[in-house]
Amino acid sequence: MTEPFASRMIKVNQARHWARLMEMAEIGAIPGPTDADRGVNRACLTRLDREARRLLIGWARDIGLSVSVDSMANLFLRLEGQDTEAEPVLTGSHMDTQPRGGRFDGIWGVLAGLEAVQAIREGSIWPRRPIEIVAWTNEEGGRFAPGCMGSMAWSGSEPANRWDAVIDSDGVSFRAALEQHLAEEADLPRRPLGPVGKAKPVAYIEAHIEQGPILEAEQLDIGIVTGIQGSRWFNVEIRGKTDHAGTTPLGLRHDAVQDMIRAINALNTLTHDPEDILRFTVGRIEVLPGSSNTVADTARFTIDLRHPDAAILLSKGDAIPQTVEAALQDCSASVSETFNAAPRQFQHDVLDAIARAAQLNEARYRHLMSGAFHDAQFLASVCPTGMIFAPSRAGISHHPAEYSSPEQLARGTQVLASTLLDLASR
Ligand code: HGY
Ligand code: MN
Ligand code: MN
Ligand code: MN
Repeated sequence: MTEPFASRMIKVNQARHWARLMEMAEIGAIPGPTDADRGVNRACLTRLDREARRLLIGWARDIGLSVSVDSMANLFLRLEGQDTEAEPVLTGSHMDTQPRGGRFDGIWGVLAGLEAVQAIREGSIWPRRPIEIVAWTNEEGGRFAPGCMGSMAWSGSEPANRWDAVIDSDGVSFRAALEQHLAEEADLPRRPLGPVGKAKPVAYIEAHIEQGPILEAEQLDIGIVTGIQGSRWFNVEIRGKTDHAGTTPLGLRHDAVQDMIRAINALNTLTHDPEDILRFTVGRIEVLPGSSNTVADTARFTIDLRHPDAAILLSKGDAIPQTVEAALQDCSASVSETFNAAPRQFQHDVLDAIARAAQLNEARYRHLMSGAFHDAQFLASVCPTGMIFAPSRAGISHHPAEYSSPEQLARGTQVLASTLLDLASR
């Protein structure tokens, strides 16, 4: 384990770190009424995504990191270790955002890794193990559902071609977007997909904003994440019959919208939880043909279901298809599951390393569960995994008003740097 002395020599550069975050936030910026609510729209595998990655690659190469990309476009930045054959410590997160996302969700974890590695090198410390920073492809699932495609394929949770036929709102398939993206990044060295050979990490640490109100409410600096609740996503399509809105009597209609309302009401009943732990969200609705004077023949909606207990998530999720079916009056429906991330508990030795780093840096911390899913959920099946949370103002995220202060993010990066050095010195 690193001498605490070595860790004391690390000092992240708050101004540099904040300047990089703000420069990155310009790529896909959504202008806000005030600076406090400037959002970002930077979907995966787009020109904006590639522009952001080029900016990151430039910063990484300037500090001597090597760059590589795998067949899922996961991007890796590597600080070589004294022992080049040693298994690396892996850190990182994602660079893609929600369509009206914030400036810190995901990208902070990637830039915190970069700043942590730079601070370690500026402390004239050369860790025994290599440290790698990764930007996972499509964590948000906004353009192509589901999320976490890059980390699921890399960890072997799903086959890499599982989502080839998934299309975005313009009808572009994931596979086509990925191939175009890889062609535009053909100059980058390619690496195998997955934890193979020397690439198998000894640990993965993801720094991420909390996206919830706890740390701010308790005036804490750091959250040590003990685990992540489970998530299941479904697509529901209800099929009826198009009719004229003025001439068709109600009794003869097969109105997909009316049956969608019946289905969602029935699902609200199924998922009602007096303890308010089960999370049921319909986030996207699409109605076709989408004309005000035509009865809809198609209604599609998404379901995002979450719970920390695997058995409850299983039973409630498995009941969704028959609940939809039973609610229909005049239409037919299909229900397909697109995402299933089991609840995860992280291992204590990694949690202890983060706690030691927090103490070393005099950061006030607590342990807590994550309500949001993260790529760490899938890394946990490959190696000891942990997450470090920084506070979110009013718990706001997936919104332009998402905010953490330069001091909060620098402190989170400082704790990440000490944790990485501890793990890379063993
Ligand atoms: O949806 C989530 O939990 C993550 O923020 N993408
Ligand atoms: Mn995120
Ligand atoms: Mn997110
Ligand atoms: Mn995440």
